[in-house]
Amino acid sequence: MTLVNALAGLLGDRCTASADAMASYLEDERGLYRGEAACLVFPESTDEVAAVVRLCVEHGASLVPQGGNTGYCGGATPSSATQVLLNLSRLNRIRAIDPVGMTVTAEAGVILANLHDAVEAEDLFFPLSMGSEGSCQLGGNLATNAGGLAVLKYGMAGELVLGLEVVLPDGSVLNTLKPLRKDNTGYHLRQLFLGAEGTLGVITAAVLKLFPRPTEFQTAWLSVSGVAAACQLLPLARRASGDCVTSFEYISGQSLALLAQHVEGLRPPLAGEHHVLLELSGALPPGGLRPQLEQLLEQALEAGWAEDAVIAESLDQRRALWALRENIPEAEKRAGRSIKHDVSVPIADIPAYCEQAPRRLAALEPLRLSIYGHIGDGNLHYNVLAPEASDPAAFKTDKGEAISRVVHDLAAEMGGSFSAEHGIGQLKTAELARYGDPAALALMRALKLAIDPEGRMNPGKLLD
Ligand code: 2HG
Ligand code: ZN
Repeated sequence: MTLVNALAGLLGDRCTASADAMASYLEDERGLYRGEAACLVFPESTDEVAAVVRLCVEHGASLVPQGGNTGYCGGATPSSATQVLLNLSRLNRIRAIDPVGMTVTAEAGVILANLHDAVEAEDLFFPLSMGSEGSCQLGGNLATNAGGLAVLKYGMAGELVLGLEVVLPDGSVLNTLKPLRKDNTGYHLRQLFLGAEGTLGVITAAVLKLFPRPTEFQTAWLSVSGVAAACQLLPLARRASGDCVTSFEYISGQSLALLAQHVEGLRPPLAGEHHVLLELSGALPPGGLRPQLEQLLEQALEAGWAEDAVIAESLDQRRALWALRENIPEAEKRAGRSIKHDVSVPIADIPAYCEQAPRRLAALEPLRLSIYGHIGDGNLHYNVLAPEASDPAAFKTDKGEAISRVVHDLAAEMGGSFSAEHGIGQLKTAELARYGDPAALALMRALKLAIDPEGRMNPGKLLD
C-alpha cells in the first residue's frame, strides 16, 4: 500500500492529495515559497498525529507540521512531493482551564484569538498577542517561539509554557503536560521544542501560564525627538507605572507615510519623524494607571524626549492607535515586496544601531526605509523598500542580499540577532549558518541527530 493510501485509510477524507485542495496550504504567507507535498492530512487527536508519524516511519517519508501558515520564514511550507503536510488546525480543543493555578491546557491547532476569548470568559488572560492572532495557531506560536506585542512584560511564547505534549520522530509521545510552576527534575526537555520549528517533533498540546485579566489599559501615542529619546523614555515609563508597561512600540515617520499612501482611513494623531505607542495595563482598580501615565508624559515632555502626546480616551481610540501600528506590514505588502528584517540588539544600543545602519546603507541608495517594531524588546523591523516608481521585485533581486548583509552584520557586530522573533524556517538557514555560534550550531546538529536521526521532521528548515 502507498503512504497516501495508508493515510487515507487512517483519516478518510481528512487526507487529500488533490492539487486544488492542497494549493493554498503549499504557499507561505509572504508568497516567497510555493511547495509540493505527497498529501495533506488533518489529524484530530494526538493519537492520530502519532499514527501519521508512525506511517511516515514505515514508508520512510518525512513530514512538515503546519499551523495557521502565517510565519514569515517559510517554516511550514513543504518542499518535495514526497513529504506529508501535517496540518494541525483540527487538533483544536481547549482541554482544561484551571482558574486557581491560572493555567490552560490547549491543543496545537487552537487559534490564538480563540484562546484569548476562552480564557477571558473565565476572567483570565493569555498575553501572547500579535497582528496575525485571528489566524495563527498555538502550535506554530510555540514551535517558532513567537514574540509579538506584549513580550516586554510577559515574555516570548516559550516563556509562557509550563508543559508540552510532543509527538516524537519515532511516533512516540512525550508528555510533560503538568500545570506545575516548579518541577526541577532534570533537563527541561520542553525547551528543546520551543523554537525548534517542528524539526525535533510535532507539538500537539501545551500547558500555558495565565494571568488575571487586565481591567485597565492606558494607551498613549507620543511623537518623540528621536530613537535615543524613545529608549530613555522606556525605563522612565517602567518606573513611573510600577512596571506596568505592556507594550512599547516604535514607529518611524517613513512607516506612517507608507500607511497614509496605501491603507485608507488611518491617520496618525501627531506629526513627526519618530513615534512611540506606549501601553500600560494591569489588573488594577479603575483609573489606577491614568495619573501615572499623565505624570510620565509630563516628565517626558519636560525632558524634551517627547514633543507631543495624546492619550486614548476610549476603547475605540485605543483600537485606532493600535491599528496604525498593526497595519504597517499590510502597507508594506501593498507597496510591493519589501526586504524584511527582524533584528535585535541590547536596548541601550538601539540608538547607535539606528544611527549607523542608514550610513552603511547609503552606498546602496536609492531605497526607502520602513523602521518600526518592538523597541521595548530591543527588536526592530528594519525593513527596506524599493524607491517609489521602481520595480520591487527587481530591486529585491539586485540589492536584497547586499542590504540584508548590512542590516544583519551591524546587528551581529553589536551582539544582537538577525532573527529576533520570526525564526529561521527555510528563509534564514544560511544566515544561521553564517552568524550562529559554532559551538551552538554543533550542539544543535548533535541534538537533531540524536532525536531525529533519519531527518524525518521538517527537513531543510532551521538547520540546512
Ligand atoms: C510586526 O511586528 C510583525 O508587525 C511583522 O512582526 C513585521 O512585517 C514585518 O516586517
Ligand atoms: Zn514584530
